[in-house]
Amino acid sequence: MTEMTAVKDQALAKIADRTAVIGVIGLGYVGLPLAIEFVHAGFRVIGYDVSTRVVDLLMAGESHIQDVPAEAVKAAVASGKLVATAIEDRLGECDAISIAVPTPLSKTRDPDMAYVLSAADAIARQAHPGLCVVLESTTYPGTTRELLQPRLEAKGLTVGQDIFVAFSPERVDPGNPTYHTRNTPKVVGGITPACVEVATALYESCIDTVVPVSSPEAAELVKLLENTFRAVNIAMVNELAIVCDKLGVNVWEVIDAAATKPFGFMKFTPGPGIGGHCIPLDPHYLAWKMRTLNYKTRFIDLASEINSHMPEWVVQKVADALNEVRKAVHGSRLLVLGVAYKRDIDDVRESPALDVIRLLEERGAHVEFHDPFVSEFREEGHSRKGVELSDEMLRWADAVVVVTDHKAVDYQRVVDHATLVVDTRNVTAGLTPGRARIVPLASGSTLATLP
Ligand code: SAJ
Repeated sequence: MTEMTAVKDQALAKIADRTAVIGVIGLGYVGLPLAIEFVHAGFRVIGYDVSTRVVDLLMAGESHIQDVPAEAVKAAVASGKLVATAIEDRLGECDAISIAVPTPLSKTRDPDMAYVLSAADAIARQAHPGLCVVLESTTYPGTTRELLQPRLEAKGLTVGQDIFVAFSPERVDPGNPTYHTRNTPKVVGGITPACVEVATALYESCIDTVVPVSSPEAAELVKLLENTFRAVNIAMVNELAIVCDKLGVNVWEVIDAAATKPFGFMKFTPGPGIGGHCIPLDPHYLAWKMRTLNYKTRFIDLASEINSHMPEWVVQKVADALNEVRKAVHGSRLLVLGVAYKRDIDDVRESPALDVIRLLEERGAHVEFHDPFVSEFREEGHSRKGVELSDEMLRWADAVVVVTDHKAVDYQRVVDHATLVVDTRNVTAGLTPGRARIVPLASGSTLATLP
């Protein structure tokens, strides 16, 4: 063991014998499941969050994250293995710290790094030789090296010798019944080979598969590739829907038939736009970074343009459908079915439904919504309550607009009682014809009435 590797070897030893104390900064949908996995791997874990509400509820054995049962939190706290705190000094006890704080985009699609910088400064104040720091928050390539490393070295520590720094993208898919933190492969990219070695050992202690890459930039780009891939392909099928509408072809039939190709194809489906805290945002971290290098990421920009146009496409479909029965959008009574950004969850962040509702109300419609997972939501400071789904409500509406295809909704009932259904998710395919006239997202006629 040389002087150069003594610190690293000791860090590895403390991870191996589980005497290392693990810190997790940000106890949200990424940080809390990760903290629990480290506890299950045998470590003592200090969960740090600036929200005393979160800290208090966790220390009371409760959970605010749907994928983390309260029983798991209660057991971890009762065993003394997990402590949640808002006291920064506690980070000084940690031998490794994972940062899982938000990285929002501003209105002008510029990355807001305030949370990451705050975490980095807190760690820098508590940093000591042997510490391993891993950034998990989705961000633009270069963040780890340009923002994290200098702050941690400011105390005289040398990355790769005294302190180990890496990036490891979070791949948490809330509500996914199959893939959780432990069984989702984890990519790790360190500033130096020693950083890769220590960060890999850290995650191998609690995650089944760890995939080392040669740099933090590579790891940062892995995440952006994963979600830009989705955004671009969703935009492509959204444009295909518009193409099929103009050609009078059923886009769902085309996609389903294309999906029979057993290789070289991956199915995506068109819809009213894209929501969530990942897909609409992540590609813009890369676009922003490349703009600073005078390069325009045309794919990302075009995908964003097409995806963000879809709410307007839906509203035009509603207007055209009402017009066919001599009704104007202005003064019409509309029921939006589903406001969550995707099926069977309760998250409305960036949901296209909010745009659809806003655009319809700007045109003078009276809009109500029903969502089995969302009874109310707050938007721009005011709360908006949903309505119960009833036969009366379905008959009240001049049009029902299916925006989110929650499985819990009885769409046959909708078709039986509504007058007009604008179906942006193909939920009415195969239903028995009812009272409602159905207008699909892409109004192509089916080539034949297939069984
Ligand atoms: N969407 C479509 N058509 C599609 C797929 C999605 O319109 O074919 C829409 C959804 O309705 C939603 C938005 O796009 O509004 C995003 O949907 P998503 O399925 O990508 O779900 P997210 O936003 O929850 O993405 C997360 C991501 N996970 C992480 O970043 C760790 C993503 O990488 C996952 O692939 C995705 O979950 C998943 O597969 O569930």
